[in-house]
Amino acid sequence: MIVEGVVVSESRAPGGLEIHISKITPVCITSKFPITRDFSREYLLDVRHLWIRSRFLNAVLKVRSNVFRAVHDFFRERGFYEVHAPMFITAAVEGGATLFELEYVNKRKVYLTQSAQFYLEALIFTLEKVYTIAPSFRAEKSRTRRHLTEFWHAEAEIAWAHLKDIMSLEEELITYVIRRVLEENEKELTFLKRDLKKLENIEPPFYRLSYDEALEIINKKEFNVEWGDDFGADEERALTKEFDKPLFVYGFPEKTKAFYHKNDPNRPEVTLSADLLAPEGYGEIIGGGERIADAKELIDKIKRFGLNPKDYEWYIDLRRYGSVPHSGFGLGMDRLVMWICGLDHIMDAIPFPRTIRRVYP
Ligand code: NSS
Repeated sequence: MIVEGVVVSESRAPGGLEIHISKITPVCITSKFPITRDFSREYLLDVRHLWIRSRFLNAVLKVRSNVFRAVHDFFRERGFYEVHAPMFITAAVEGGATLFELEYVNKRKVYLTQSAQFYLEALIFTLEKVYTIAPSFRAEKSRTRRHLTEFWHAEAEIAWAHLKDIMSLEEELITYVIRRVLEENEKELTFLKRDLKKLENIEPPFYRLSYDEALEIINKKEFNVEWGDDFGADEERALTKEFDKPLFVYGFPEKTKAFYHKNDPNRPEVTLSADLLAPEGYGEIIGGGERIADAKELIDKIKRFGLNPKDYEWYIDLRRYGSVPHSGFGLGMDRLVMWICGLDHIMDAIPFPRTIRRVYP
C-alpha cells in the first residue's frame, strides 16, 4: 500500500518514527498469507518463496550478500583475476560417488561440476592467481545439516604457492570476511542472536594441527578412528568444540584425499593438504592443498587410485607442457554463512536450498 501522512518522531516506536496517516492506497489486494500457524521446518521449506520475507531470512540474506562481496573484494585487492569454469564436465574431480550424470546433446553422457579446480589450474598458467565463485553439484546421499546437492563454491588457485602459503591466505580471507560482516551487519547478527564476541575473537594465526594430532584428540573422546580414515561430521564436531578459533588440520593420509593432492616428499603416506574447520562444532569450511606438478607423478597416482589416465588427458597436459608448483583451495560459501550467522542447518544459509530430498520451490 501507499501511505500518505506526516512523519513524526516517537521515542517509543521501534524505528523512532511514526506516521500520522491521512490516506492509504492499496497496491495489491492480497489473499490471506499462508504462514500463520504451521512453523515446522518442512512446511516453511515448502513455502520458501514466501518465507524468505521473514525477518529471520531477511537478516541471513543480508549477511550472505555481504559475505559474497567481501570474498570478491578480498581476492580483487590481492591481484587475483576472477575466472569462470564450465558446469558441464566429463570426468570427476572429487570422486565418482557424488557425480550427477545427465544426458547432453546427442545422448552424450556428461556430469555436473563438483569443483572448478582443474579449470582454475589451467588458468593459472595464463593469469597466475585466479578465483571464482560458482555453484558446485554433489549427489550427497546422506542427510546432514551441512550438505547441499547444489552449493556455492569460492575457489582459488595460485602459481608458485605451497601448502603453507595458501593456509596463510585462507586465514586472512576468513578474518577479512568476518571483519566486514561485523562492521556492516551487526544489526542482523544481533537479530539472529549471534554471539558477536565469538566472531570478534577471530584473527590469525588460526590453530594448526597435524592429522595425527587431531586423531589423538578425537580418539580421546568416544571415537575410534583408525589412522588412514577420514573424519566424519561427528568427529569434526567433537574436535572443533574444543577450539575458540578456526583450526587447520593438515597432512591427511593419501586415501582420504582426492588423487590430485601432492604427497609429502618427506612422508609419502600423507598429502600436502589442509582442511580448515570452523569452531563451535561447525567443522570443515575449506578443503585445499598443493597439487601434483609433475606429469609422471600424476599419472602414477591416477593409476594407484584405480582411475583411467585417459579421462584426465587435458589435466595431465598442464604438466606436460610447462608446469610450476601450485596450490589452491575451495571454500563452501553456504557453510561459511551458516557458521557466521550461527545457524543450525545449512538450508537456512541459502535462499532456495537443494538437497537430496528437495528441489522445490
Ligand atoms: O571437496 S572439497 O573439500 N574440496 C574441493 O572440492 C577442491 N576441489 C576445492 C579446491 O581445492 N579448489 O570441497 C571444498 C569445500 C568444503 O570444505 C565445503 O565447505 C564445501 O566445499 N562443500 C560443500 N558445501 C555444502 N554442501 C556440500 N555437499 C559440500 N561439499 C563440499
